[in-house]
Amino acid sequence: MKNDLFLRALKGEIVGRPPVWMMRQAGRYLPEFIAIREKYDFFTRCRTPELASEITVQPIRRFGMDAAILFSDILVIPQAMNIEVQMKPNFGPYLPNPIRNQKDVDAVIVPDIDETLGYVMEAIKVTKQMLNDEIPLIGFAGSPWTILCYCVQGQGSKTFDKAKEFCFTQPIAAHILLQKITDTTIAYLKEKVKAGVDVVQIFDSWGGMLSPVDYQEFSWKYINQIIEALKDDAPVIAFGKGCWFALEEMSNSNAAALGVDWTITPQIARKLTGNKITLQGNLDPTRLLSPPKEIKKLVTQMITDFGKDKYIVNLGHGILPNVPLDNVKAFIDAVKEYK
Ligand code: 1CP
Repeated sequence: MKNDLFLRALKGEIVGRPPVWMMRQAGRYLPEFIAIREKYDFFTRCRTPELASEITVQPIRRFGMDAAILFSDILVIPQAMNIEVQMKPNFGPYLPNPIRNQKDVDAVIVPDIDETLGYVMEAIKVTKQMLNDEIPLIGFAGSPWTILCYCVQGQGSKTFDKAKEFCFTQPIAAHILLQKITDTTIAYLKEKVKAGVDVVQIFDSWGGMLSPVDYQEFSWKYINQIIEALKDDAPVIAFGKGCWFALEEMSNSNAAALGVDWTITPQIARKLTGNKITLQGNLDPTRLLSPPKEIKKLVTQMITDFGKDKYIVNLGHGILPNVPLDNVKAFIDAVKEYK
């Protein structure tokens, strides 16, 4: 690997500067992505290796991040499990037949990965060729809890109340579903590593919707199963939005790194994790709307606060679609200029 900063930071090695990438960097705010979006619907973009790989490398060409993340979506997993998922423009995910009882859970399958998600593996192979060993490629999956949120709620939500109600009133069915998602995700991520991804990240975007006790039961238990199953295949990054309350326990797992959002200071995140694990984050994505000069100051301070080692510069959640390109450039350049 010509630029192995990201892999070295995941191992906790001493580096000249920390590596940088941005969650959801492939898509949304890039004019060259919007041009592709106008021609092809969402799942066509995911299922066509030439499109998925092109979208993956677009931000790298423009800004030179230290890692690429494969263009895809966390919801290809429920789709492969026999649950219909639509992506509605200007609305987001829509699942017309949400899961609401044991009978629905029984109809969910643990699929053959090659048969249902072989197109992802093809996209990985094409992308690896395009990247030409310049930088590592990240593969990802949603956490079982975050996937359950969509499967039961049927769409995005501010509260995911139906998903939580399902867990709290039908816990046996909920755990059977969570285990099916976990088994599928483990097989999927193992195939992705075989196809060529260098690192995997688990997005627990809605973990912070749960209380600390419920988080253990419905989310962390399953994420940890995935970490244990994957740890010898590739480094695993666990990102839990709003999950600062679980950081101490997460730091005792075999994850290579933990992603943190912007509601925690670098100092407290380091304290909770005993300075023993690589951390990734955590600029407020909305801060990329600040003037470029201000962004550079914030990034420099963030690196100083986390420390340059055992650290991966990132946002605290995905980049917003309305961020100006110059501001993204300021974010990346500030890291590269760090002394
Ligand atoms: O047509 C479109 O382009 C729709 C927008 C879009 C895009 C660009 C969606 C729909 N998904 C994606 C790609 C995507 N999704 C990536 C690819 C790499 C990248 O963009 O860098 C990744 C990593 C995801 C992951 C994802 N999808 C998450 C986890 C990360 C996060 O942001 O929390 C979640 C929760 C989703 C669900 C999803 N897919 C799409 C939307 C609009 C949403 C969120 C809906 C909601 O708020 O509930």
